[in-house]
Amino acid sequence: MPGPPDRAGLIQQKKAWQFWNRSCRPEGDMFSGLNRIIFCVSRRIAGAVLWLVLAAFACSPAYAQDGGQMRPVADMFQPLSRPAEMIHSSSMLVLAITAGIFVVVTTLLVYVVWKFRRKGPEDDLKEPPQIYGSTHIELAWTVVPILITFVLILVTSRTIGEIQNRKMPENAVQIRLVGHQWWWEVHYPKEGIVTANEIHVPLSRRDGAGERPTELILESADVIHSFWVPQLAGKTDLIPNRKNRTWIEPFATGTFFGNCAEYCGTQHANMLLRVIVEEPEAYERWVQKMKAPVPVPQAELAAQGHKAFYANSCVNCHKVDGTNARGVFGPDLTKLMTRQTIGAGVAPLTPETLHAWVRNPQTLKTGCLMPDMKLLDSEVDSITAYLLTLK
Ligand code: HEC
Ligand SMILES: [Cu+2]
Repeated sequence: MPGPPDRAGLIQQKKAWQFWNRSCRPEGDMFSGLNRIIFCVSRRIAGAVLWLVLAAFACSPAYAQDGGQMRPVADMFQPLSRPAEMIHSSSMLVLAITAGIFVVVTTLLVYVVWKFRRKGPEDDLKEPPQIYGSTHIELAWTVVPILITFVLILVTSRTIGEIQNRKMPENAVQIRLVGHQWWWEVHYPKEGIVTANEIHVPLSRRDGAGERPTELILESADVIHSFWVPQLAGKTDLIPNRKNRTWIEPFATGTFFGNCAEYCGTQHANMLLRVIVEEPEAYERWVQKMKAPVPVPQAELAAQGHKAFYANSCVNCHKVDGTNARGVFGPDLTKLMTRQTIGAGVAPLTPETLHAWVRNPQTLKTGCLMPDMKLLDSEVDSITAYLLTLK
């Protein structure tokens, strides 16, 4: 068992983790105002240079334990899923049209400012020619923008329609995702799997028999949340008393980072989501692992923890399949140890962070809806040992 958690060490670890998770968010009052901006910009530049160097030397990218390649950079120019590609191609067209407008307007503006500038004191006594009601000019600047807007509307609504009306094939994976303050409940209704904060989906092929999209039914248990994994699909809200629908169809394996994109309370920023895309065989292995029953622990400490878990009120909020723990207020713990993170991405899931969480979740995720259970040291050790067997 890990020793008593060192609070400073944990916070250090958490900071490093957040640094890696989010692109640019210096902690607290370490930086402010201009310094912060300079810090962010220089970090971005350093990041870009580093990226180029790494790309040049074809270094192998970061790999998670079993989640494949980590894809923490939400690069909007690199969509890796069918709906994201559709959005990308229509936004490139929109970008081209608006860039054209930008160039025309800016050129005219610079030209006019330059051409009609004050050239000397004699200009103060003259007035430029006054033109009233030129039908040609009025028509040009009314009709042309209307036509451009019309094209933009058509392009956008066509893409929205194509994405919303996609009929899911028979073999599509189905996931029900329920937003909670501040974590994601994940159900696979066909397979009978329940988990949290991390969803596994199979890799799809662009065409033919390998095509296998994943349909997501989005619901909320409390307030409005929003599903957003930038490289896989556009944002879709999770609204109480309503079922929204979206889908993803990834063409690359790896761990994709997403988050809640609608402010939903104190720990909104720590309501992170991961989508782990695997080769079809690896995905099937994951499904089988998730369906396999969890044996009752035999080792002494874990067995004690098993008892302590049921003696404390953990069971009112958490579910462990095949036991009396049937709570649904908190995440399902049946296969806890198959996850990469704890507390919706607030920290990596390790024996140390789990121990710290059981001791007092408020240290890692202040304000989260699991209270400090004020357990005895011996209970913290044994319950952690028990939780470590849930895989
Ligand atoms: C009042 C309800 C409640 C009680 C009682 C409770 N929990 Fe929790 N628990 C939660 C909630 C809510 C979360 C999710 C917190 C978050 O991520 O914001 C959670 C998260 C967790 C997690 C992390 C799960 C994950 O995948 O991130 C663990 C482990 C856990 N609880 C263990 C326990 C143990 C052990 C006990 C008993 C000592 C306990 N809980 C008692 C509500 C509760
Ligand atoms: Cu949220």
